[in-house]
Amino acid sequence: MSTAETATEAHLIEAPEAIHADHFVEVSYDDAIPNNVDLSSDKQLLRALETWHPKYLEWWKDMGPEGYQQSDVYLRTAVGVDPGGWAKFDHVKMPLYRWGILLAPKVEGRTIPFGRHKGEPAWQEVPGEYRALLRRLIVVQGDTEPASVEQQRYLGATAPSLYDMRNLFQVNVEEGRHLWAMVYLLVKYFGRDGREEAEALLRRRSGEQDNPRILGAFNERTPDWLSFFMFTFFTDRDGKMQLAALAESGFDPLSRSCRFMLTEEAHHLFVGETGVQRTIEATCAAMNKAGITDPCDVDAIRKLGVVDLPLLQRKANFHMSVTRDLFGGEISSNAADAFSTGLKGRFNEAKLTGDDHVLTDATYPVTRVVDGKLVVEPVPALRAINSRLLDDYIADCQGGINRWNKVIEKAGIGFRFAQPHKGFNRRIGEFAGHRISPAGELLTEAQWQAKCGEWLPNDDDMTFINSLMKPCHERGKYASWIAPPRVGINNQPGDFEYVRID
Ligand code: BYC
Ligand code: FE
Ligand code: FE
Repeated sequence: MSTAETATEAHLIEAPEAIHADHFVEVSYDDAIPNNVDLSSDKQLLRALETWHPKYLEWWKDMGPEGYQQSDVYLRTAVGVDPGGWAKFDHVKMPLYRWGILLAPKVEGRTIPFGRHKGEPAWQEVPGEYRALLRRLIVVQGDTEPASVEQQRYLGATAPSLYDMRNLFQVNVEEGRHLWAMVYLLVKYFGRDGREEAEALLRRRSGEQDNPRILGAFNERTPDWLSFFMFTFFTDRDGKMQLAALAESGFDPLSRSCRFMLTEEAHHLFVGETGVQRTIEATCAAMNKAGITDPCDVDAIRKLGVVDLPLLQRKANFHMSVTRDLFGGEISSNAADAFSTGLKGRFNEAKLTGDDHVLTDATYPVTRVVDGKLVVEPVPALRAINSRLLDDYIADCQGGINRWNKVIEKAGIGFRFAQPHKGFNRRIGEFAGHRISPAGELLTEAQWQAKCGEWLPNDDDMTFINSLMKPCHERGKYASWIAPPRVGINNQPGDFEYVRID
């Protein structure tokens, strides 16, 4: 990866500290399935994956990006899992992308960092008594990956530039690889039911009534590029948090898979953060040029072919609230089990100081609705694991939001993005069934209905966004509503042909 891209991504995600390879692990590209797990020596596993591979390609053909399958796309491919040189860039046709199985290097002597088995050697095989719970976690993680590809499949046609189109396809092929990462674990460690789950991962479909993806947000639509950028900023960040929690797992193969996936996740977050930021830049520049100072002068702003900031806030509100639901109930016995058994830790578990990592007597403050009021109550920490991860997630979102606000401030415009209250527009957990405003007031249904069009994207917003979604597929050109990036991918010049469309 170029230093420029590394530098821009570096502030977006702290390199997961576990990627300190003490030795360089070459990825074998001689095999049909690139890998650094010595696949060729495990004939049974190889056969199982070779059976799954054509079905995966079928799925990619049916549900992957619509069109552009024969176009050469400037993609990066992992060639090693060490921090220095793991990526190479080349023009490739997407169906020929080398999806592979890449694990972060094994840490010798690693022990289980939390839960009732804390301090015992990390498991190299599935702990029998926790098999079902572990499989469920891997299946849920795996299910989100192809779901996101399905959600984004029509976006190529309206890409605001070749640069953005390339980023979309890069994210898509990497989410495909994340599916491979989970399928490897299922097929290698879970025998026949693992193979069945691996097939089911290719059969569920985002948004399909009879056979939907498992988690709510992955059945929503990603109908336009603003949704895509918000999704990669907010929802891929759930990916970062969940992968980080699974990277702490006592089941070492899961930990190593997730540690490598996190390095790819950094690019997804980069695409989201800079996508929204460039949208804001275009808006501010157009407002200043036209002498518009009021960010709520929506009609005048929209006439300039840019997105008004209040609309971006509503879009963000939507994506934040559905993504917060992905953390599950704030109070959860499933999460308590996953933690006590040593299968899924907290964010940065091994680095946390201040408690015993077993948490039998600890409590954690959780916001709840009690007798028509929002109150903060201490809850046994084990049952509040999801709540804590959600709080860490909300804190993690704030960094990017602050950087967006800096852009607006620099442009001298009086508007700032804010995160709505945790309970706003929630369907899962403590706030489900309640109506809560972004400011955190409990509302009646009538009050909510009167106001929700100011807080979530309304029909006018969607019609306007749609009117902007015109393709801009000329080299070096960008749609009116988005500014060009500061640096090209892998330092390529401004007019680089990221996607060769015939
Ligand atoms: N929608 O005890 P509860 C990513 C279910 S994103 C529908 O409250 P638990 C990516 C739950 O399954 C990261 N159902 O919560 C991003 C359970 O059902 P069962 C994905 C939901 O179990 C962008 C019941 O409600 N990875 O990688 O602790 C692009 C009670 O659940 C929802 C993971 O999530 C929902 N929102 O928490 C590409 C990590 N929430 O079992 C990729 C693995 C809950 O009773 N998953 N339910 O039938 C987990 O750790 C947990 O399953 C969850 C749920 C945190 C998701
Ligand atoms: Fe992913
Ligand atoms: Fe991702």
